[in-house]
Amino acid sequence: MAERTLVLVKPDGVQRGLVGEVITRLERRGLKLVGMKLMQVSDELARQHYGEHVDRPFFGGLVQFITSSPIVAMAWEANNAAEIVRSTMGQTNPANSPAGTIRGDLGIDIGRNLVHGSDSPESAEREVNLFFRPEELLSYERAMEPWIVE
Ligand code: IDP
Ligand code: MG
Repeated sequence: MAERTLVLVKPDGVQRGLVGEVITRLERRGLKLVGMKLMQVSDELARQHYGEHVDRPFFGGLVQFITSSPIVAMAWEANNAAEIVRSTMGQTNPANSPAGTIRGDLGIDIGRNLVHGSDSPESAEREVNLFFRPEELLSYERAMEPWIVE
């Protein structure tokens, strides 16, 4: 099976009506959507998800923000899915993100950067399993697959 990675449309993206925009960009890139839900992130889930940042000064604000309003969690599949999603998203700070990326086109502030994407295949596996139960992840064929991947 191809690699799967976690994408979150964060509260700012949902509130700004950019869920469709994010999905469209990932669909058009060629990734396959294999899981999706609108959800309210609990404090516990937020702390687990962002555990690597627990000692950073922005951690409290980050947990507060991600739990402040609904998010859309998605799992996307492709060869090198995590890397491909990260390049589609841009840099952590939208101000440094090139035009043509999600963050570069849609944001200006590091604390309101619209989307999350797992930073490696290992993070991706951990994070997909944190947000989705196995039965929420679907396997299916796309008729256009040979037109996307040789
Ligand atoms: P990433 O989302 O590009 O992987 P990380 O370094 O993993 O970036 O940081 C997680 C999230 O924490 C970022 O997406 C951003 O929302 C927030 N963040 C990171 N650095 C800062 C900062 O210096 N100030 C405020 N928020 C930050
Ligand atoms: Mg990260």
